[in-house]
Amino acid sequence: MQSHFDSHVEQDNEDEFQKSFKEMISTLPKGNSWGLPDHLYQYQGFWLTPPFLQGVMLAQQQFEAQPTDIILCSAPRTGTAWLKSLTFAIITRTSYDDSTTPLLFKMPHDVVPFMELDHAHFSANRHLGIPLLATHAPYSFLPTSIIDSGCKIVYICRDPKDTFVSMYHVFTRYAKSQNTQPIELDEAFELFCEGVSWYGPYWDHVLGYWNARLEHPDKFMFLKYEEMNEDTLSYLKKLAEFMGCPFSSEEQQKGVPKKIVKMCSFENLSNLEVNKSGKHREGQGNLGVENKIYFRKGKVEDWKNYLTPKMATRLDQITQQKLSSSGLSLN
Ligand code: PAP
Repeated sequence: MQSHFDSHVEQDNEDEFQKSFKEMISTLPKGNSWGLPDHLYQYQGFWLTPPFLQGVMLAQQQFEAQPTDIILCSAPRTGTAWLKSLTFAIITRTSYDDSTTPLLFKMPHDVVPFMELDHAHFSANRHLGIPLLATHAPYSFLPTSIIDSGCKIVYICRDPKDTFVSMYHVFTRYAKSQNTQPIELDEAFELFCEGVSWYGPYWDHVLGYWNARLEHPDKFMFLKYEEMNEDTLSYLKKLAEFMGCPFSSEEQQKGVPKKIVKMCSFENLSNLEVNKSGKHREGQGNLGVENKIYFRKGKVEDWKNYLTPKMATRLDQITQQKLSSSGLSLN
């Protein structure tokens, strides 16, 4: 049991951490956070806002991964919520079915903890019965225990054009909800191209995981939003195998995988009451976000409705240049 003395020591350590964090952050390059009040800071090559950077650093100090953990990694707006719902449904399928799953009344971000915020600040929230943890941290920022424990990592990425459009929309919606002036699309586009985006540069984020996967191929699963969208059922089965809980032939005969795909589909999730009217991180200050902000269209190539051909070509050129020697394509 924690003593009064221990909690004082913890508080002192926390205060000390806050102080040195503030000092450290004041020395970092500062960037436009697409019009949001918190600035982005460039730390070891990536742009993050203070609460998220602080969360990563606390997790680096404190998070103890277990070999059985499965870490869901992604840059923002690339399919995290979808991946969370699918992996959660896979892992809990013997406890729940599609009429009882917590996904019916909790949004995907509320069934899988987020390392930067939940572990670092609210570690008690970690539900140890479910070995899933999500993070937007770049690979080079992961706590060493994640690498050393040999736990599994699933990474999802997406065409940078759709990632940008999705990111732009979430920020404008969020800015409106905070009564701040949303940034113009052109300005956000420039920033994204320059790498100044949440957890950006986006390409460096993807490449970090892509290259790391070569070092630990059996521990890594690398997914693309577009491929998942094309054939969700076969990727669901691959995910279950990778996670160590493949679907039995009996489950397949009963249509369990198909039911999970349907349950986790954009159409289904975005129409659930919880995702239309609920709120994520309610009571956690400006981290609170309406669930509906997270669900927009769930489509591939929606960028065609927002980017000019010139913008699309520019992003494609950056992508080709950045990924040129990697063997990876994103568009
Ligand atoms: P986050 O970083 O805010 O958590 P994330 O979940 O990674 O976002 O990605 C959000 C995108 O996934 C949104 O794409 P869009 O803006 O192009 O529409 C969102 O609509 C989409 N999305 C959410 N849930 C699903 C789902 N179940 N199936 C497919 N796409 C989904």
